[in-house]
Amino acid sequence: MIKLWFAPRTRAVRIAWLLEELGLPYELERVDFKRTATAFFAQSTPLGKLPVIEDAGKLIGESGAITEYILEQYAGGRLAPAVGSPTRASYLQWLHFAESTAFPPLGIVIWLTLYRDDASAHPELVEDARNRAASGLEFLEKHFGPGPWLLADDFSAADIMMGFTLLAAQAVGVLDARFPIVNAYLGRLLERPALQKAVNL
Ligand SMILES: N[C@@H](CCC(=O)N[C@@H](CS)C(=O)NCC(=O)O)C(=O)O
Repeated sequence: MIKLWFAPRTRAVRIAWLLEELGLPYELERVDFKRTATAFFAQSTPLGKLPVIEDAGKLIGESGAITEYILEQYAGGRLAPAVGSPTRASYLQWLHFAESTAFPPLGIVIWLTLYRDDASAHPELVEDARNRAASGLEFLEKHFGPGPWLLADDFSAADIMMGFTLLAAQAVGVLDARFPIVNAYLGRLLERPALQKAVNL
């Protein structure tokens, strides 16, 4: 059985959400998130970050890599378009955009305002990160497509990767009324029972 090191409001939510969507059994190893300002890789997990999973004797970090691994091993073709199918390129783009482009400026806002707790000493840095985070949301707002999901009618793991990023954007007040399409999309994501389960673990 997959073991998931987990703390609420971390990227581990993505993996719990994915496992819930797939109906896979998993063992939750709860850890207290350490809000350290001075050290990275400081969490009480085998790889020092969240999320981490252990499966078949392997430890895996990185929420995107874990997502792809679980899909390959256990999804049987669910939650991702097949290699070579028309929506595959879009799927890959959104899957990686969520963590690689949209999240980093949000991470800086979170780091300065929640972890370091000295945001008032760095107003220009916070402002710059908030603007860059908003640019990521603008890109999503502009390129969203017909919905209801990123790949139209096909809910996929890209929505799970993106959903957590949007929860973070909402939490720090970047996802505001400038982004009606993205806000409506997050509202639909929040109606999914699997996400509700994951955010209440
Ligand atoms: N790109 C990684 C980021 C992992 C990450 O930074 N996780 C945060 C929690 S959301 C963490 O563990 N930070 C604390 C630390 O570095 O000690 C992923 O997607 O899994």
